[in-house]
Amino acid sequence: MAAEAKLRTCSVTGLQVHLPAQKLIMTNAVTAVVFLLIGTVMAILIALTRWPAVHLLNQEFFYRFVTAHGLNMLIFWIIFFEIAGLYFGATILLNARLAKPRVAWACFVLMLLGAALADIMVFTGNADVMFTSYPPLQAHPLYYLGILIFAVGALLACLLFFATLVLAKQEGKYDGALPLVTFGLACAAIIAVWSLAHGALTYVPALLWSVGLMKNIDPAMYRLTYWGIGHGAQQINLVAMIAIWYLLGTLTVGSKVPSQKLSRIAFFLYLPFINLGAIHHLLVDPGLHSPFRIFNTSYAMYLAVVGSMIHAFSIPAGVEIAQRAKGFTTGLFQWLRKAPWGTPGFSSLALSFVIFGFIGGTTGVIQGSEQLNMLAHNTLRIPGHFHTTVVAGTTLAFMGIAYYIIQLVGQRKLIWEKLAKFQPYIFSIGVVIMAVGMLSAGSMGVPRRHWDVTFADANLPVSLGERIYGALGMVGIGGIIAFVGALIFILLAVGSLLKGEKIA
Ligand SMILES: [Cu+2]
Repeated sequence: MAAEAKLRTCSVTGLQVHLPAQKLIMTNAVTAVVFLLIGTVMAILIALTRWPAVHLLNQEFFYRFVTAHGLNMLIFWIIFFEIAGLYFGATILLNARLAKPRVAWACFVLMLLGAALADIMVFTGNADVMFTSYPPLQAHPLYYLGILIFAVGALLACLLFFATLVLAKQEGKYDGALPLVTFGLACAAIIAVWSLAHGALTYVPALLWSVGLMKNIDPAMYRLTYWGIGHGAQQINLVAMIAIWYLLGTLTVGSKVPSQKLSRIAFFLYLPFINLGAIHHLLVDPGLHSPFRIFNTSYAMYLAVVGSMIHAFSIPAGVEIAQRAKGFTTGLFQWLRKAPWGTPGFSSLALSFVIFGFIGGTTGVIQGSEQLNMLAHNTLRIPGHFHTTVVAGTTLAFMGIAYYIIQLVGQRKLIWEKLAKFQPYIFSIGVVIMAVGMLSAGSMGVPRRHWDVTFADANLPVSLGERIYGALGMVGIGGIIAFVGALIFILLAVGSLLKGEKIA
């Protein structure tokens, strides 16, 4: 059969690799890294502007680059990488082939075209609307069109992922339940479909409004549907990251999850509950009544948190069980001390897990509750929260798995292995300094997305006190360290694929 000719056997894992799938995984992952580079350059420019001692960019470029930073990091880098992850989970992990490689290429082209179009609009100054593009701020129609084209491509790719799972089932690649990692990725893909549907509800009217076919957009309605995608997209990231954590546990130490069933229930809890938390973005808006807000941001969200708490115990427990089975049984923590801290896959897992758990997740639950949201809303506390979730959490976990993808799928050895050992530490130390700076500056009242915290041209003088400068200095210095860490990763990834020794 022609399909079988397109397989190779991985010399490390013994898994069958479907060659068209391999190409698609690599193409999507490399494209993701290119967008990560764009977002990273924006990041350092923004960080150096928010550091008042440097205050690098002028107003115009600051807001333009904040828009570009959000778009390239949160959407393009992460979603291209997630699509690579979905194909990986549906083919290599199942020993299966990709259902329709041609459709996957079409998805890739759509996503790339859409992303390029949106980026061109942003960088040419036609879409200075911030990542959220709240009306009445209006961008050029091609900006909304670009995002819509990207979203259609991503949606089709998710559907192709499901089709591939069905095909694998028919071909007897798995019986009963999906392997845990693929199950987690499937949950992420379900949330993705939900989120992308909200993207259509948001950006189709915005497009019609920008070309003049719709007179007017209700900002409250826009914010409601927008956060269906804006928040939903972050929940895709969360769920995909946790699936990758389980995978990294297996790849690095041969992790044995204590109860697959419990971990599956934990993934399942995200499906009905986590998106309800999206209402936290509307807590200061008029129009929604209190019981609705409190139900969504407390009771419903806490059910998703139960899921997170189960993962929080299951993942380290899986590592501990595997390590103890290897004989690291002295005392309470020998298993942890003897973990492979020099393997970037493991350190990425551990750092991403701890930073996400102790800073990202907790600040999210705090800031997302109705009363405390009133204090944190639109201050720098919010970026302090999400840089410890999507950057130190998701991005770091993706970097960790990328080191394996380069070797297992790209069939190249890492160049600069020594540097790779340090990369996750450099990156996460930088992000933590930056995020703690943001959280403290925000607690002192520093607004988010603001060009000038001295309010130099305000009619009434405003002072947030001297202490904010220390905190904002942390944002700048942490930003530089994180920038270096991200750059090392990008150079390592691209350099290894181009110049790394080939693995037979
Ligand atoms: Cu949110």
